[in-house]
Amino acid sequence: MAGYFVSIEGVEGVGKSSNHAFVCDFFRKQGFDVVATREPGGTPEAEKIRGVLLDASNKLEPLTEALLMFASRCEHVRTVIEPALAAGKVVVTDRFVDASYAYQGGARKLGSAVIGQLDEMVVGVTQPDLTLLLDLDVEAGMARLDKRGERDRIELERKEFFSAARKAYLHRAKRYPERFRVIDAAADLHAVQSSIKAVLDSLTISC
Ligand code: Z5A
Repeated sequence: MAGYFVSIEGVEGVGKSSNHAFVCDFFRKQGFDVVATREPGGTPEAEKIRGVLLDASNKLEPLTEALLMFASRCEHVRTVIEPALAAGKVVVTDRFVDASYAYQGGARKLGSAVIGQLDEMVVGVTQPDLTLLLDLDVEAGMARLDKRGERDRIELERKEFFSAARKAYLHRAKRYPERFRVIDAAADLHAVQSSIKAVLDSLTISC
């Protein structure tokens, strides 16, 4: 496709949201037309599915959770991401399909084969060109969230759950080194953004 696709990943409290804004600003300053988006969500219908997924009063089977993640992703990919890439835009998403491998495949133990089938059906070739994986010790991330207050359904999980998600993320980063860049998210925000900028400065994008 004509555009450029960036995803930002990591477990809780790594600073995805803070750095998502930084990455979008970087591309805008370079003159690119940027679509800033997120998962689960990114379209009005997908945001409704997000509501079901994060509502702490809901109890969901792991496979139901995975199917809802991919249902929301299907809306997002078909109606937002693919048209934007076809129009030559830069798409920057706060989480994408690697989150399903980490959380549903790893932490919920559905395994990567199940997620791989859904990935092929829903995402197919629309994979990110670049994935910034913000990596941080799980306890440090949870401590940052404690300061923020109320937790959603998934944030209520325990340390072992997030450790499994982190492990699955790092496994994917090793498996796909051509698109993953692992950023040390333990430093202060300014230092983390310097590391991200170094990665972005090294890109050659023509769209
Ligand atoms: N999920 C899934 O299971 N499967 C999937 O396929 C997808 C998602 C797509 C919602 O995602 C949940 O969906 C998420 C995974 C699951 N579950 N959980 N738990 P989300 O991305 O919307 O929610 P989140 O992961 O909780 O993200 P967040 O709330 O945006 O947190 P964050 O990414 O860490 O962002 P932050 O708000 O920028 O940072 C957190 C705090 O740390 C904040 O107070 C910052 O000021 C502070 N911060 C940030 N950086 C620093 C540094 N460097 N130093 C110190 N403090 C910092």
